[in-house]
Amino acid sequence: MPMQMGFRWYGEGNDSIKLSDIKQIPGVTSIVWALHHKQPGEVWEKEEIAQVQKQLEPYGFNMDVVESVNVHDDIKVGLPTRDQYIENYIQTMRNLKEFGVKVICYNFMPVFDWTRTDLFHPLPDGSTALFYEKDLIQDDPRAMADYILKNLNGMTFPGWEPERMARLDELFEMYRPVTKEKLWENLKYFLEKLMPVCHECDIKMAIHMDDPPWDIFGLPRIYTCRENMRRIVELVDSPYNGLTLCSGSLGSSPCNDIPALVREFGGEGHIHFAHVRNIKFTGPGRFEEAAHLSGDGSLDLYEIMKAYYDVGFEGYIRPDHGRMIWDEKGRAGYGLYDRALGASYLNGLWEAIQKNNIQRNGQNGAAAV
Ligand code: CS2
Ligand code: MN
Repeated sequence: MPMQMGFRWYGEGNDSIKLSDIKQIPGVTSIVWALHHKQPGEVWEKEEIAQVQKQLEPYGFNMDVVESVNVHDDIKVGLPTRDQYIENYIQTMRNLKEFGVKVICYNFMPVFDWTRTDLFHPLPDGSTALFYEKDLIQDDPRAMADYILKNLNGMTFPGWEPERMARLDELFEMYRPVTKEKLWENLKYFLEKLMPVCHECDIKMAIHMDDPPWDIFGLPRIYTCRENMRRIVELVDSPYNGLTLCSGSLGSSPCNDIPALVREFGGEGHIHFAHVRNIKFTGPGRFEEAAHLSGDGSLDLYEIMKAYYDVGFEGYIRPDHGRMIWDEKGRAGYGLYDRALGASYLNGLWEAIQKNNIQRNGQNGAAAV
């Protein structure tokens, strides 16, 4: 299977972007979707999944990648109730299998998903982008949650469910005994239960890294660098236990060399899903999200795409967060225009890399890895 370009869509009635608009972005074949009205831990019913299938069908998009089936906090904390939630997760996987789903992206971040201190940070070109400044969020998770919820304009954002945010104190209390080692154990327990089902359903699990890749509010974070990536893939030895490599999340820590990580883990077949975007460091613990173009940020997108090409990557790629440009109003990071530019740029890089290889190595374009 060749690389497939995906585009994240938040669903009918929950996204201002229409599937007919996404259809007009050249080269996008896959809608990265989820049932965003579901709380973590709930079973996704077949009828609900069938509705999404029906919406995608007229456009010829596949629904191979789900991002995310969120993991209930009791699983991350390791409470006795986790077994029931794991059962529910497994039922969801069996239901997803009937619709041909191939990859589930998920994360194992305590309490929050991604975290930013400004969702609409003005850039010199007049656009806005997601922004992070470590010093602004040192000790007040409530202020951060309130800020994010206020700026979602009534839209859902996974990991920031208002129901969960209303229980923030309780959640922090729950996570108090959860050390990093405990979180590792709980991830292993979860994956061990899932692997036989992954095998049966032919569904790959692809954990998304922590964003930003360091501890926040004293909560442990375990997917932040190369060493952790190695530990994750070794936690349970199965081709179904893999990674989502998000260049922007991992790349916000300058010690992570993304092309090298793609070559190492992609070369071993551990990367099932790639999020490719750029970020610009503006100081230690500070970054803003840039346009995808290499020249606009701190990451070299050509080298990243080349690494994917060279390892013979056959999974799914999507552009990640975009800036808000051309007066678009919408979900922060997930507008139409800049992500469409991102997809086209990534496809352009891919074509150039591929043709260059074909010229050098003959018809199959196989690279000398
Ligand atoms: C996403 C993550 O918007 C983003 O940063 O890449 O929120 C991702 O969907 C989750 O962490 C996966 O569970
Ligand atoms: Mn990502």
